[in-house]
Amino acid sequence: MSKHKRMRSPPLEEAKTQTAVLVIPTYNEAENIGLMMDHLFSKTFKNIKAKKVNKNNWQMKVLVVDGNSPDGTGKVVKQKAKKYKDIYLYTETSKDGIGAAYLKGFKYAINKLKADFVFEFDGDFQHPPESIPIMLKAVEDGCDYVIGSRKIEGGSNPEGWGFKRVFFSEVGGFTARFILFFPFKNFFKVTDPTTGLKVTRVKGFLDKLDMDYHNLYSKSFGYKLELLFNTLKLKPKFKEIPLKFQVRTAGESKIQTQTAKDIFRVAVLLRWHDDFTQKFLKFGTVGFIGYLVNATLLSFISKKWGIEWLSWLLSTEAAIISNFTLNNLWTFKSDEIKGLKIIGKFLQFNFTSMGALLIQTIMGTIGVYLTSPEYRQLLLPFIIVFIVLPYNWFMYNKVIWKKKSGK
Ligand SMILES: Nc1nc2c(ncn2[C@@H]2O[C@H](COP(=O)(O)OP(=O)(O)OP(=O)(O)O)[C@@H](O)[C@H]2O)c(=O)[nH]1
Ligand SMILES: [Mg+2]
Repeated sequence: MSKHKRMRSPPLEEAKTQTAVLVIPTYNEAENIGLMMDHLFSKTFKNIKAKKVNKNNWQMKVLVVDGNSPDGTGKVVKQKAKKYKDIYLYTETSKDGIGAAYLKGFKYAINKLKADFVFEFDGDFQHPPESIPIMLKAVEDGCDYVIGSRKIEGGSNPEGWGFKRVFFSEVGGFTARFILFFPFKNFFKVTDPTTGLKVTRVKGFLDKLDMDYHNLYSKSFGYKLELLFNTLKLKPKFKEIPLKFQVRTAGESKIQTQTAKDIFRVAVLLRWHDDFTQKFLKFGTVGFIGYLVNATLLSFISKKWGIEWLSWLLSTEAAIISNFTLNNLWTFKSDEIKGLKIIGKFLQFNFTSMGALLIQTIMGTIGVYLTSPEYRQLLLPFIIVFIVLPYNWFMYNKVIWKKKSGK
């Protein structure tokens, strides 16, 4: 018998079958939408099926959400739906804004079309259909969220855009990025927050978002920031791919003059109402109240009893009690410590507060030693803001009011 072992070929990686739905909102796009359907079905989707770039079996569907366009966009879509079976039309009763149109479409794509992935895609040829297989490739490589960016290498704004449009796109985009994400890592990772080309995984991401468009801060252009911000909060594996944004060749622009204001308003609202911001503001307020308690009692007790060390000890402890109580009942209400546990946690809080005191004493002493005593008052706020505050924030979140796992 032959001693040769039978050569085993490596197991073939099974090609997954998944459904991707392109949601395309339209308002008066009769001139574009028919051409777009032809392009998608006769070129783009064929290439995806041919697996030139992709490896999965992608079931591609197109859902047009039409704002009841008077120019007959809906009719064109219906005609094309006779030719290509994977076209769906959702006709809105009125033009409710692009944000509302997208959410209606997403809901439909998830519930009715059983989408695994949903694209945000414009039907006016400004988003090149050639980006679709590239985005699906990123998905195949494990991404949950893929974003087309005009601001990374290989991406660009249309050459035909005038100074004003470029200015608004650049300054508006950067301002939105700054307001939404500074100084955290997404500030550096998300280069084009107002882009409209994206694909999102449904399971664990799109199905976790509120799909009721009435709850959007903006039903028009600003929705883009809201979807982006809320999706990123779900911590997707995401990637930007270059987007060469094309100039509009047919149909009229629906970009409104108030878009810049809308974007700014939505960015501020999102950041302000974010849990993290709210917690941090409460933490700051509680810290300030603690300082007032400390200072007031220090002066009061020292005047009354004239014992220096006792005034410092009692006033500092009073500030610690105030900080612990207010943070527990207000800042970290969602992780409130109750019952007998309070005693142990309060002792731990005293301990970490002593840590802050120690850090401040050491840094202050070193600081004065390296500079001169006249800088003492200047050093104090610096030490508080850059060292004590981050230290306390860290200790409160990771030690005292540490989130229970699974929360
Ligand atoms: N259903 C629906 N579609 C809309 C609405 N507003 C815009 N759209 C469509 O959404 C797509 C993107 O719109 P916008 O990015 O706001 O504006 P635009 O007309 O593409 O602007 P340009 O970049 O100048 O071409 C366009 O193809 C529009 O037809 C709306 O209120 N309802
Ligand atoms: Mg457009």
